[in-house]
Amino acid sequence: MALDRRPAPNDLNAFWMPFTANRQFKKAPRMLVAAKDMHYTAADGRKVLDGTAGLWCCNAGHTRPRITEAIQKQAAELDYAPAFQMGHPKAFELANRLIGIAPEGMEHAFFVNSGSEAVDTALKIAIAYHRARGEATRTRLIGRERGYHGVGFGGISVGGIVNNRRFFGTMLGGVDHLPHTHLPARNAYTRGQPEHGAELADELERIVALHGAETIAAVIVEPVAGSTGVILPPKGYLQRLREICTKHGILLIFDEVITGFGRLGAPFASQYFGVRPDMITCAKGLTNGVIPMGAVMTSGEIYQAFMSGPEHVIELFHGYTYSGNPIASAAGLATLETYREEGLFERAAEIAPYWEEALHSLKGTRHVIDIRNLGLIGAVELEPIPGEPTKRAFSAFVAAFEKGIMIRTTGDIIAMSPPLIIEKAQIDQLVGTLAEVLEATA
Ligand code: PXG
Ligand code: PLP
Repeated sequence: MALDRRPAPNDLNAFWMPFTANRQFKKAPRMLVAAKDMHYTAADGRKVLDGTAGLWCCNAGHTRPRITEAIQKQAAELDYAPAFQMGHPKAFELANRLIGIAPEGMEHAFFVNSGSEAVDTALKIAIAYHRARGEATRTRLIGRERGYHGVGFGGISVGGIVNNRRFFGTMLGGVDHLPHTHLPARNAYTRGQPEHGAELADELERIVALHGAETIAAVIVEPVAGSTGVILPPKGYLQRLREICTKHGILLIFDEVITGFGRLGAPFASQYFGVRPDMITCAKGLTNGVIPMGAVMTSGEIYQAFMSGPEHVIELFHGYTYSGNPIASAAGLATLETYREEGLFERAAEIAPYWEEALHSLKGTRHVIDIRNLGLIGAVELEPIPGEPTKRAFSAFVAAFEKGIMIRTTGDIIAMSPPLIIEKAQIDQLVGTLAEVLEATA
């Protein structure tokens, strides 16, 4: 029997695209064929300014030579090494480098291949940690409405984006959710962190009272919620969550898949807000988005809780074929070195006030009902077309791409998160083009 039964068709049918309106895309594809620094090149040769760092991940900009070369060299030297019961030096080096920029208290890194895997790993570690300490009843996980924690069953269970959950059955049991902190009536057009809503953290006390602290393993939140349309923590909110978790022996996990690696002008949001979680999940910017990789960082106390029993026995029955993959590790090392060498986290902090000013200049533009920003994150919320939610923002996204800027939309919210190398003139271009697009959008 012939192996290739059919000639390879030059069409778009076979690839089932992720989080994409497949039929619509395949009728009018938006193809990217190259990238450099702040720009993509579209298939028709047009340069497109990257207003989103890919999907919030290319924090150092595109095709950075140090990272490209590190990957090339590593592929030629040690392509793959078994991840279980074996090691290779670069994974250890990367763990040390990562811990070196992590908030105080983070002492160990467990490598995975994505944010989704980081989240599921952290949730499993939380439950197993309590069990290892003799508190096996602590199995409940608390997430938050409108939270995004990837697409694994753990992540969608603690997540709170309705369409990511409703089609997939019952998910994990024993999960509860905090209310989200999006309060447009009180906080619209706030620059930076909103004043109102810290008291929403007290809902955790209600959840604890309902279930009993001894049943709760962990609370997981994004310090700044990204995917759901950029929802900021009200002033004092994260501190309050920390206090309540500490009081009840509940682990606090910060999902920093988006906020990690300089997005707020500090290595991690934890440092930016001055709040110390017990675990941090990260991915995306760890390798500048170039090679899939994520990590869970834990406190020394969590790691130590597992390091008992006979020394020849595996302490945590969890891991992935590609955990700490050599090429991903090399990409991670080169990425962290690029951030350090170019001072990109500091750069993000320096340019953030200009970013804020530029974004808020969109107030009064057609359809705009709210603008939010922090660090190099921005969101412009649009009034939905009555009866047709998401349509207006999606039209703006398509028009923006045609006019040479890449933005993201979720619902009727436009989200932006440019590479940390963005120049002021490029911020002007991004915001100026967006204003033109919105004025022309129905
Ligand atoms: N946690 C958070 C906080 C995230 O933002 C994940 C987990 C999952 O990571 P992976 O690597 O499994 O995708 C994410 C990912 C968007 C967008 O446009 C956001 C994400 C991914 C793709 C698009 O908002 N966040
Ligand atoms: N499915 C099968 C049949 C496997 O053998 C493995 C790993 O060996 C997996 C899934 C998990 O793959 P990964 O380790 O890449 O997550």
